[in-house]
Amino acid sequence: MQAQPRHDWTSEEVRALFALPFPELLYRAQTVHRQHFNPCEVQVSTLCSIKTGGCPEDCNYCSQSAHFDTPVKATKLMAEAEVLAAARAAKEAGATRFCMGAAWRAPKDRDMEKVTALVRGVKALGLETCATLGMLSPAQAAELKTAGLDYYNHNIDTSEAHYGKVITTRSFADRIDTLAAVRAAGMKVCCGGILGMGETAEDRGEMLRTLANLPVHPESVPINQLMPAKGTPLAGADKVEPMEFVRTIAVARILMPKSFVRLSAGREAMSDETQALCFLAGANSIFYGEKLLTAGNPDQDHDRRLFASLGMKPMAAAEEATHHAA
Ligand code: SAM
Ligand code: DTB
Ligand code: SF4
Repeated sequence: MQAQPRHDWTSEEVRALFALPFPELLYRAQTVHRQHFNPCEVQVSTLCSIKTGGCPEDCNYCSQSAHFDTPVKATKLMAEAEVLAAARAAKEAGATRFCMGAAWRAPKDRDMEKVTALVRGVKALGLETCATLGMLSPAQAAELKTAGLDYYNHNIDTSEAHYGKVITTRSFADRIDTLAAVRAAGMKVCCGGILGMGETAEDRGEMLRTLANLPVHPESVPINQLMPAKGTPLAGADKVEPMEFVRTIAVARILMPKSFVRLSAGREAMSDETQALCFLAGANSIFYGEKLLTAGNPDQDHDRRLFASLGMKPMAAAEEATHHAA
């Protein structure tokens, strides 16, 4: 019988999944994965930082926050021609989705005009469009949808209990409000979090439970491993145990069977073997290209070799479009 998406997971159930012996957990995750996806295919997105640094928020993990002394220099919004050239290159390299990130608390009205033009331009190249611009009002979400934005990325980052220890300039509830505005506007949701910010195993479970108990599961669930950024309060945070990372991917897969689970930031610091375990645990999406927003990512040759060694391949846009979260 197919695992149907549920939205009523309890803390006990999630805890019990994390406590399963590794072979049992992976078997269950793989079983669910195969009911909904071809386990040999991985969705591929490419990131572009259209406005870097100088951000007024104080996210303790982020190299782009103006609160911390980091090597990242603040830039203006990129010119349209430059963004479109990056999008073309991403498409040629095999990406199906282009994700534009801006270091804003929220877009201002004058930003909206420029960003909607970028969305139209990227969409016209035949790519799926995604943006991550901070908080949105319902009207801004509707404007982006009208411009052709397919996905909006807005992460809850961690559990509600741990959130205040990582960010003080906005609340967990603010994040949930923006997610609701994105949904109401009819866009797809990309929402996940970061492991390695001093959270407990319980916090990881609760973060996933919040995502899985949203009225509709996020279509895309990025699980990032903290990339320690020089000058930020979390620069020296303890590393995540690789098996704990893999377990978190597996639990995400089981809780949100029809969603794309993205093995997101932090792959550069992972062995190929850990990445392979993540794919076996149900991860089926990655960021492709040697730069994320400000930090590094494996280069395309490395990823091509990794895929070839595993007999896996990038998912075609047409195939991707047949999947729907619930
Ligand atoms: N400013 C917007 C916002 O925060 O919503 C969008 C850009 S922000 C950089 C997007 C996401 O990247 C964050 O929510 C966080 O989950 C992730 N991220 C940022 N810095 C990271 C780091 N050093 N390691 C891992 N993930 C990170
Ligand atoms: C997400 O969950 N991870 C991406 C994307 N959404 C926007 C960003 C990762 C950022 C990694 C650190 C950096 O490049 O500065
Ligand atoms: Fe700003 Fe986003 Fe970085 Fe937070 S994560 S400081 S909101 S760019």
